Amino acid sequence: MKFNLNWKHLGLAAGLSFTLVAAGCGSDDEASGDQSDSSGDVNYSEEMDYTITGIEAGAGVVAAAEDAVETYDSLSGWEVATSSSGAMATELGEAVKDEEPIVVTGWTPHWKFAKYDLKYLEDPEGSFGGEEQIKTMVRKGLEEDKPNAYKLLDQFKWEAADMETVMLDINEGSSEQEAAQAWIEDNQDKVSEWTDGVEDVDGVEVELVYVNWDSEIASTNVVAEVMKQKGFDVEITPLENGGMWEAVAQGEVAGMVAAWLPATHEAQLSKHEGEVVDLGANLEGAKIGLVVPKYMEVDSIEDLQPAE
Ligand code: PBE
Repeated sequence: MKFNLNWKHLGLAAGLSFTLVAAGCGSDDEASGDQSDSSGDVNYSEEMDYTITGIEAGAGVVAAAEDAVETYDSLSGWEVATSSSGAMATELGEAVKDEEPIVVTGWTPHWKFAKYDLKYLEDPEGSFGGEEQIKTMVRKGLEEDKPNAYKLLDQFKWEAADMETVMLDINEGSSEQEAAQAWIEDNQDKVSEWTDGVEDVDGVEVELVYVNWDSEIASTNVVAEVMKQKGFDVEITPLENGGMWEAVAQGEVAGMVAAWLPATHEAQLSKHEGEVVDLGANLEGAKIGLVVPKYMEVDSIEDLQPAE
């Protein structure tokens, strides 16, 4: 049975509390059989209270999920609950522990895919866009005022696997700064490309803004640590998404490495088009979407069920 394989695969068979399962089942096999109901009778959607577990209200993926609720008949009457990325991750972890259904607003790169068996729900209507890039945006005038900071930010580019290494390290208990420093030490070849031609400076002040998303905590801390090693006096400031874009557009800060495009932050970019300087992608192959644990027998957003 498919479900039994999943139990083993997740390594959860022992010591798990079967909260959703009727009492009195004779064995784990029966229990998991009851729970999964391969005839498709299980209404995951009702169990989830027709709620998508979202993150911060200003995040692009939350806006995309709200768009999906408007677009898909299968999500009619659903709600996108907003909270924070940390709260979403906690709820996801608890659901997986109890093998309960959950739909979260998810993104890649993210450590959750290394830690849990998860999948994106197919999105035939394209509410979540396609492949995304993470881009670096700086304020106008930075190139003239602080050419070495500009050059370093312009040359910053890494891969999903790099970002995931830092994220996992933080998830497993390292401080943000320690994880950034450890990655830098192990990846001097990449770092030396970012700093190529960048002169050492003596305390030039640079402020970077970001949002407390795990991916952006990783990238921003790594860039900040590299800049510190070149002699910059770096401050990193977490804001909400709209405030992050605004701060760069108003020229209040040097920049940010957290612009998800073309879809996720489309609204923010079009609001500030011409007010920010686009330094191009620092990471390719990012993605957003609705994410569920693999033990849920749904593959597409269209497999969910509308609220009655
Ligand atoms: N995220 C992570 C952000 C961009 C980076 C996908 C949560 C968002 O949805 O705006």
